[in-house]
Amino acid sequence: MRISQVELRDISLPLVTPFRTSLGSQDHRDALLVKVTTDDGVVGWGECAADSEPDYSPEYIDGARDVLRRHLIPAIAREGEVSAAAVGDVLSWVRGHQMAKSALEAAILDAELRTTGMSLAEAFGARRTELAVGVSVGIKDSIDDLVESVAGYLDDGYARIKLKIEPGWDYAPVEAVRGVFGDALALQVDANTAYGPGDVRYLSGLDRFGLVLIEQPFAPDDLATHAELASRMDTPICLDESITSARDAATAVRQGACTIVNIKPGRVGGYFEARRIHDLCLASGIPVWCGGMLETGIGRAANLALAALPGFTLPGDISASARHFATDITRPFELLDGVIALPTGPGIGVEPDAARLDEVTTAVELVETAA
Ligand code: OSB
Ligand code: MG
Repeated sequence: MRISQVELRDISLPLVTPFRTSLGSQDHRDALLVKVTTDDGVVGWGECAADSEPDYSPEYIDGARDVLRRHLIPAIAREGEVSAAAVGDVLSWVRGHQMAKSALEAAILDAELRTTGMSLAEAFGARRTELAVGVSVGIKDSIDDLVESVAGYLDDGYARIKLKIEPGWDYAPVEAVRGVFGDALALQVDANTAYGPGDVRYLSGLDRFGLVLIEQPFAPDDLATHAELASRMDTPICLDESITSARDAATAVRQGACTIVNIKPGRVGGYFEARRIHDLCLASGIPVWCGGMLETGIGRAANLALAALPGFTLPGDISASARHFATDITRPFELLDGVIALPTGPGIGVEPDAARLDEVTTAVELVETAA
C-alpha cells in the first residue's frame, strides 16, 4: 500500500460537563485527526491522543502536528510501499512522540483493513462482540455533586466507577461513594501523579475501601515509590503515565511497581505496541484494561476493538460517546444493557460525518506524500 496524501485536521469538541483531574480542568476536547489516502483512493483515520497542553504527557497537539509534518509523514513517504505492521519500525528512529506515531499508524491500519474488508477487532483476533465498560469521574466541587453524578452513571449501566483523586480530594470522595453505593461497587481511583514519596503511609490507608486498584499515584519515572506502596498495600497498584512501551511494562512488573497495567495505544506508540503489552501481561498473569483520553468516535472505535482481546479482563475507560460529547463526529457509541457493541465494519468500522466534522474543524493541513 502507498500513501498519496495525509490530512492533519484540528478539531474542537465541547464536553457535556467539565472534566477535572489533578492536572487541571477542561471543558473542550481539542484533538488532532490524521486522515491518510492511499494510491487507490482508500481512506483511513487515526486520532492523536495528545491534548493542547503537555501536562498528562510531554506531547501536545502543536508538537504532534509538527513532528508528523516534518518527520513522521516524510519517513512514511520515503518508504514508498508500507504496511501498518511496519510503521513502528519505520518511525523508530524518531525518539518519543508516541501519540503522534500512534495516530499515523492507526490511520494506515484503518486504510489497510478497509482495502481487505476486515474489521480491526477481527484483525486483532478478538472474540468478544460487546464489552462492559467503566467511567472515569472527574473531581467535583462537592461530595453531593460527585454522588449525584456517580448515581447517574450507575443508572446508565457502567460496570465500574473510577474517581479522580488529588491531595484534599481522596478519602472523603472514596468514603462517600463506598458508603452510598455499597461494597459490591467496582470502584477504583486515579491520582494522575499527584502524590509524592512522603505520601506512602497516607495512601496505604485507602486499603480499607476495597478498591479495584490505585492508578498512578506518583511521578511517571518513580517506579521505586510505586513499588514501595505496592509492598505496603493489598490494593493493586496500576500504572498509566509510567508505561510508554512494552519494555516499560516489563520493567515495572519486574520491579514490583504494579500488578495491573492501563493500556492506552497513544501513550505507548500505537496499536501494535499496545498488543505486545497485552500479550506479555497475559503471559505473566497481569490484568490489563484500556484507558481513555476523551476520544472522539475515531479513537473510541479503535480502542473498543483492542479492548476485546482476552487479557483485557477489567472494564476500560471506554465510555459511551454521550459521557463526553452531546454530538460526536462519528455515529455515537451507546451503552445498552450494560455493554457497548463492537463496531463490525471494515477497519475501525466508523467514519466522521462530513458536516459535523466541518462544524468542529479549526484547521486543516494537507501533506502530499506521492513520489
Ligand atoms: O489518566 O486516565 C487518565 C483523561 C485524560 C487524560 C488522562 C486520563 C483521562 C481519563 C479519562 O481518565 C478517561 C476518558 O473518559 O476518556
Ligand atoms: Mg490515568
